[in-house]
Amino acid sequence: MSAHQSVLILNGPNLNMLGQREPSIYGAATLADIEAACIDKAKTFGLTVTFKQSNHEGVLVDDIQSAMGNHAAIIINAGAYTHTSVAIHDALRSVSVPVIEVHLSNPHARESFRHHSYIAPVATGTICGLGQQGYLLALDAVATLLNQGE
Ligand code: CA2
Repeated sequence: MSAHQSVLILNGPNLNMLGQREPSIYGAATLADIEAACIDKAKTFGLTVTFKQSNHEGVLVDDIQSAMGNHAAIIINAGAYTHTSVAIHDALRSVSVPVIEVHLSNPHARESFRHHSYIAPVATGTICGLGQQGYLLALDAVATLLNQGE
């Protein structure tokens, strides 16, 4: 599968715990459920998905750097690093592919420390508050953006 058909979906810290705790905030779906739904949705656009999760900031930076030449777009839920990571901000601003920021919850309706995102200024767009559907809407956006670029 060539780079122009491949989407990298990155998930940050604690998202491996989805479905096990806090379903009232993050929903009942596990990360594996979301991955399966993303793979199915991507297929309808002729896209493939590489779906990853890490609890480590540097691993996420490495993954973003590795997107260059290997992926046509990045969808990222950086978890709590959204609100803290200049390193992820810097990595994303240096890639030349569309970046869609996703959050399961609506951080703006939560604690004030979640109101600022280091990802938003370097993202093409942000989707939040819609649970796992946000990932699927992000794939819709990626498909549209990639078609526009053809
Ligand atoms: O709403 C989102 O998707 C967040 O990125 C999730 C992060 C949070 O720090 C952001 O403010 C918003 C936290 C992910 C933690 O996920 C858990 C899932 C189940 C149980 C515990 C944590």
